[in-house]
Amino acid sequence: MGVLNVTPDSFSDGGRFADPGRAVTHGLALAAEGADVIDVGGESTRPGAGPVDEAEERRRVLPVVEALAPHVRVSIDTTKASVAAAALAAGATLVNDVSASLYEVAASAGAGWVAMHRRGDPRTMQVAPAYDDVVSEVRDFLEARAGAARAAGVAEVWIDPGIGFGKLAEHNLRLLRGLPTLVATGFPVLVGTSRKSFLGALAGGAPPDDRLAGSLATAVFALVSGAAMVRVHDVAATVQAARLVGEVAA
Ligand code: HH2
Repeated sequence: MGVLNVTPDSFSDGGRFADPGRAVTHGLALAAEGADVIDVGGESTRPGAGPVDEAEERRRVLPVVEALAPHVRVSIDTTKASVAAAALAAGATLVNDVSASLYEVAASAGAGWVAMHRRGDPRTMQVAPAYDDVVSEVRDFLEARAGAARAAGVAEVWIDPGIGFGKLAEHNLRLLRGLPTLVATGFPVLVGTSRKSFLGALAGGAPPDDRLAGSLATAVFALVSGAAMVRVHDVAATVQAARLVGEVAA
């Protein structure tokens, strides 16, 4: 899954693809590099980000979804039901839902749905997150949401531990180590570590553009641990690394 943020303020690529033409060109390039899904988002979820007005979010994402959908599978990264519904009508076939609440929208459109775990919202999520057992708490939450989505008629349900969403570096590492516990639920697992801040912290304070090594290492680690998809900014490098390790492990 290639990340395409049509936003002015995303943490690593904010502003680079705010123009729809540039966004579409970049989405097609990611598809050519080997992304099976392009994840189009119009609202940043980085820690501290403020909410985006519904009409503005639709204005950002819809032309991009419409232009990409004939060429590659498109997911819509949103927490708003109206934006998800409009994007599905424009050709997206997967709702990437960091709020884990929009399965009814996916059900009524016959689309797939990703349930991601998070604590709080972007303004509050990094304020002292605490868990007794982060892996089982995340697993229980996702299993319940995924079960509800199946019962509501969603055929394709993914789960995602939400790396960095209300988690300290220690929680992110535990979740990566605990991926087999999520895989054991039977739902396909999606993991997004790409360029996230815990990778910078573990690499002596590297800025987002200097986190490729950690992004590749954790993406491949997730795939080897049983994840079915990884959400990444650097598609070509990830595909190359994953193919190589796939050959080694075959
Ligand atoms: N991470 C981000 C956004 N959406 N969706 C899923 N399913 N899993 C993730 O880990 C995930 C996600 C945050 O990254 P990014 O899109 O690069 O930044 P921003 O939220 O600032 O736009």
